[in-house]
Amino acid sequence: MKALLLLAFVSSGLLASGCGETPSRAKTDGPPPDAGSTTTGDAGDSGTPGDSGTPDGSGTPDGSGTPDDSGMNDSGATIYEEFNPWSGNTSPDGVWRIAGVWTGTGGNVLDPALAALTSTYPGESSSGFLSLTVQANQLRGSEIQTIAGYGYGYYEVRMKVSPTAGICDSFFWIEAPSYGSREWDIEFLTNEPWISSSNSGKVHYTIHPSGKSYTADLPFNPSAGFHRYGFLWTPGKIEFTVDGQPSHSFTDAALNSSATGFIMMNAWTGNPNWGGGPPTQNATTVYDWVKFYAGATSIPK
Ligand SMILES: [Ca+2]
Repeated sequence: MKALLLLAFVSSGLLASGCGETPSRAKTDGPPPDAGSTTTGDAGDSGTPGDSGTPDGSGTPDGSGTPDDSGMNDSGATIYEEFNPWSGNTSPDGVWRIAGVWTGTGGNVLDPALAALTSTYPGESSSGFLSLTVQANQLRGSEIQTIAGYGYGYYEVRMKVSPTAGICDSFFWIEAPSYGSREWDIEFLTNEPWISSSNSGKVHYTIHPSGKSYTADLPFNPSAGFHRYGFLWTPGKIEFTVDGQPSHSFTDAALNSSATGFIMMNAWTGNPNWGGGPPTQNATTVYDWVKFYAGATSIPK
């Protein structure tokens, strides 16, 4: 009996520790040292280029940098980033910045050389893809973020998780301008058993600072193809979605806020309780697009 109790205790302790790694990851995401050139400290609210049309969609900054989206129905999205290739680390419309080189999560060096923009992706008919890679056998990953912060509304990404074991890859929101304390996370841990499954997977949702978390089962392997993941943030509530359908919701006092936050994506490695690794070969996560609908109160169709 004692042994059983001890096991139960250890087991729950491990779980708590695993979930507990999430906050430290993003909190250590802190202001990149490369901020000198782009003034990260005030990126959220100081009139950086991306700020201009974002709150109400009037300037729809997505339009300018995405030549191919004119023919698409973006349903009035405030941001619609297709990831058609640009040169340099900052997107031409001033909305996005590929981060680094800087040392972030768990001592990972986040290196723009490991972020790549391509026009096409095998088997996909849409255009523009962002690949974030974790380098084999190293604590070396990649990251992108918006330069401005955004508030209530619907956030969604279309992405294909890395099929290589040993990384954490993500789509998340973190409070501007100081990278916390509020944070809403969608994360995939490729050291989990589903990585070798043909038809199942898991996605982790976490909100901070409360640390509330939930792991949702997926009826597909998220590394086998592109799917949409999102969250609808309204006052006091957040509803996470998979392929446009409600997946899990949280209510929390921290969700009732006028805070704005950066939209971020990264791929990193080396935490045994949160993704494992480093991977034994390069691990790449691919993002097709990101959309944000400012002030949305329902999941856009
Ligand atoms: Ca695209």
